[in-house]
Formats: sequence, structure tokens, C-alpha cells
Amino acid sequence: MTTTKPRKIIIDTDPGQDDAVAILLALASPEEIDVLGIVSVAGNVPLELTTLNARKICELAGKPETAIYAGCDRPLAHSLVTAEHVHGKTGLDGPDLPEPHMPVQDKHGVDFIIDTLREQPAGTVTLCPLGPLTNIATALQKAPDIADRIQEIVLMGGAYFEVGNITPAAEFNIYVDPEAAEIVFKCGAPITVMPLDVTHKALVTKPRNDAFRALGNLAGIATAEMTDFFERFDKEKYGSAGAPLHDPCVTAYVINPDLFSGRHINVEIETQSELTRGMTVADWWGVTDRPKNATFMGDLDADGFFALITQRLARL
Ligand SMILES: [Ca+2]
Repeated sequence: MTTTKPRKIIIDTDPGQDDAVAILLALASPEEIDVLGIVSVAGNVPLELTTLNARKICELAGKPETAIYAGCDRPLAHSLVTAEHVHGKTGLDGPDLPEPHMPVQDKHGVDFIIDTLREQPAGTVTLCPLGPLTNIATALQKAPDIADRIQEIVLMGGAYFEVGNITPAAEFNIYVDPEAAEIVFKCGAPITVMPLDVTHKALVTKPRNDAFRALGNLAGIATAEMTDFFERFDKEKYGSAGAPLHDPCVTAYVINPDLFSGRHINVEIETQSELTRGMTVADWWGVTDRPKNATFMGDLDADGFFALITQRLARL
């Protein structure tokens, strides 16, 4: 029997099939995770769709009481880059999910993040960004006092050995809003990063996808259909054994950090160069004396990760 309290988190997201699985995993894990709210951001698809998709996912999980807030509809300094080529026109192509009934909260997502961090005891709220970092950076700009109150920021983004997936140098989430990423990486809060180096090892192979489908419940079948959908893209692109399940690495880490290993290092964001904009310059080998600001993950126990997701989806 566990006596530790669940960790309070805010999920900041641009669903996205892999965001969907990350959210389902969190909502299915109340012993470890208390989802205070979900904030949408423009990313894989425009804000209107990411907000709609977040609602569909919560209803799929049977959790329509989850508070959903709409956040920023464009990056801080540049126009939005989307990824319909990966996620489909809706951002959630694959399963046929019903139109949701649950509401979107009136408050702006950025204000929800600020107010929650100010209202909850300092050091008790973890931010889980699964998309571009626009909302988190805007909150930090608007209310610099919240930086000291964040327990941890666990984010999916960046790459080092795996370089880029949207340009040869940059991972999508950081590339879409590098100015926001720079603000977040310099904010001083503890940061844990799930880069492509980890997520490209979290591959949905056929047996793993069959296990989702075999659960037989709506969440299991929808997850299998979602990963089927984005597998066609990844197989063509990387020739890999299955699609990488990027974003669930974040919520899996909150549940069981022992599944992941990495290094506490300095990570800087390239915002100037045309060629390498959005690159996460990770000092993996410790060749500079720049201050360490992030735990940059490099590996995971993939079998343990998929066993966790399958076990939790079975509950929904
Ligand atoms: Ca995402």
C-alpha cells in the first residue's frame, strides 16, 4: 500500500495522438497523478482543434469532469507551424471519436497556470508540457514569481543524438516556439526533458499495439487505432519497427521515474540561426562550464513503459 500522495500536475498539450495516450495514462493513474487541469496550445494543429481534441480524449477516458482551458493560439514571435502531415487533418486521425459535450473553462489557460501555481503550496505543482512551450513561457513572463513555485517541469521536446524531426537540427515542439523554450529553460525551475533520444526508443511495435487492441475497451481500441494511424508516417520516414510514442514518456515519468535514465546537464536553445533554429544544444559531454539547468533523458525501459501504459489503459 502506498502512502505517498499523488503528484498534482497541469498538462499543457497540443493533441496529437501521442498527447492523447499521455493524457489517458495520467487520467487512469489517480494513485500517482492528480490532474488539476489540462491546457491546450497551438502546435500539431491549430488551437481550436487541440482544444476540441483534449475534450474528446477526456470523454474517451470517462473523465468529463476534467477542467480544460484554452491557451495561446500562436507562438511568441513567429507564425504557427503545424504537423498535419504526421497527425492528420484533425490532429487525432485514426479512431472515430464522438463530438464531446464537456465544456471548455472560461478562464484563459495561461491565467489558470498562474493562478494554480499561486494558490497551491509552493513546490507542489508539476507542469507537463507536451507541445510547444508558448503557454508556460507566457505565464512565466506575465508572472515571474511562479518560477520559484513550480515543483518540476517535465516536458517532451528537443533532441541531441537524434538531432531533429521537423528540420535536420530541431525537434517539432521546440522548433515551433524556440523563444518560448528559451524562457522556460532559463526560468530556474527543475526541468526534466524527454527528447527524441528517448522517445525514438519508445516504439509501438506490432505486439505492443496488439496488446492495446486486445484490451477490448474503448481506450485500448482507440489507442491502437491512433498509433496505427501515425505509424504509417513514421515507418515511411524512419523505416522503424513502429511509431515512437513521444508524449506518454512525460506522464509515465511522473508515475515511475525509474523507467528513465539521463544526465543533469546544461541545455540551451538556438533562436538566432536560420539553419538550426529550435535546436536544443545539450552539453551531454560536459564540455562547457555553463550552469546545469535540466535533466536530459537518454534511455528508457521500453518494455516496462509499454507494460505500464497497457495496464493503466485497461482501467478506463
Ligand atoms: Ca504533443
